[in-house]
Amino acid sequence: MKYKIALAGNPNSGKTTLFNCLTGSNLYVGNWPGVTVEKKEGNLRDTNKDITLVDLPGIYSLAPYSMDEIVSRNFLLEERPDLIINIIDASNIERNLYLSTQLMELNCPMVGALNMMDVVKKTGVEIDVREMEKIFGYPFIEISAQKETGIDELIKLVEKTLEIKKLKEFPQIFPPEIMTLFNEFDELLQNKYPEILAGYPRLFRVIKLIEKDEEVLLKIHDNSDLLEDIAVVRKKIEVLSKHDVDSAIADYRYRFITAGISQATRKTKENTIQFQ
Ligand code: GDP
Ligand code: K
Ligand code: MG
Repeated sequence: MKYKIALAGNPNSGKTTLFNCLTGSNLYVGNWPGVTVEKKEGNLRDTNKDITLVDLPGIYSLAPYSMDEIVSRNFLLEERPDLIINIIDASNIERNLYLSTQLMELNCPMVGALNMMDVVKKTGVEIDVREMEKIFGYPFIEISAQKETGIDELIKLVEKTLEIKKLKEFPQIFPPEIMTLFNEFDELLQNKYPEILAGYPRLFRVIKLIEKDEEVLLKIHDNSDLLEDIAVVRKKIEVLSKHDVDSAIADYRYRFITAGISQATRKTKENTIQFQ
C-alpha cells in the first residue's frame, strides 16, 4: 500500500523546517504543473510504510485568491491525499486554526501538528491536546520543528491515523440553524444538479457555492437556475446572521475557534517573555 500525505499550513508556520525533519535526503523538488510554484516531495522517514509527503504552498485559507491557494486547494480536491498533516503555529493558534476549519470540510483524515511549542511554553500557556481532539475532532500533537521535538511521536500518530479506516465525523462548526440550511441545500444539489461538482466533498461544495467562490462559479457555467437557488440560501443566511454571507461564514468559524481555544488552553504563569 502506497500512501500520499500532504503538509498544509499557513506561511511561516514552520512547514519547510518540519518537511526537512520528516523526510531527510530522498527529496524531489520541481514545479507544480503549469505554474512556477515550487513542489517538494519526499519519503517519510522512520516508518515501514511507503508514505510520500507533499509540501503544499503556505496558505491562509482555501479561497482561490492566490496561485499558492489555488495550487494547494486543487491538490487537496483532486489528488485526495490519504491524510493531511496540518501544521499550526501554536504561538498564533487562533489565526492558524482558521485554515484548519476549512481543511476539516474536505473529508480527509487529519493530524494537527502544534508547532513552535518551544516558544509557547516560555509564555506559560498550556495546551490540552486531548481536549483539542475532543473539540476539533482530530488528533493533535505538540512539536517544535526547529528543536526537533515531538517528531517521532508525530510520525507514529500519522501511521496510527492512516490505519483507521473509518473517518470520524468532524464536529459542526456552524450553529444548528445554519447547518440545517446547508443540509437542505446539499439535498437540493443532489436532486436537482447531481452533475455539478460531483466528487467534491459535500460540505465543501455547499459552502463554496454559497460563497460564490470564483473557481467554483467558473465550473457551473452560468447555470441560472442554480444561481437563483444560491441567491435564495444566501438571503436566508443574511437574515439569520444579520451579516453578509462572507462575513457570516468567517465569523462562525472564528467563534467556533475562540470557544474551542478558551476551553483547551490555560495560562499557568505570568508572561515572562513578550513575543510579537
Ligand atoms: P514555512 O514558511 O511554513 O515554510 O516556515 P519555515 O520552516 O521557513 O519557518 C519559518 C521560521 O520559523 C524560520 O525562521 C524557522 O526557523 C522558524 N521555526 C520553524 N519551526 C520552529 C519552531 O518549532 N520553533 C521556533 N522557535 N521557530 C521555528
Ligand atoms: K516566524
Ligand atoms: Mg516554506
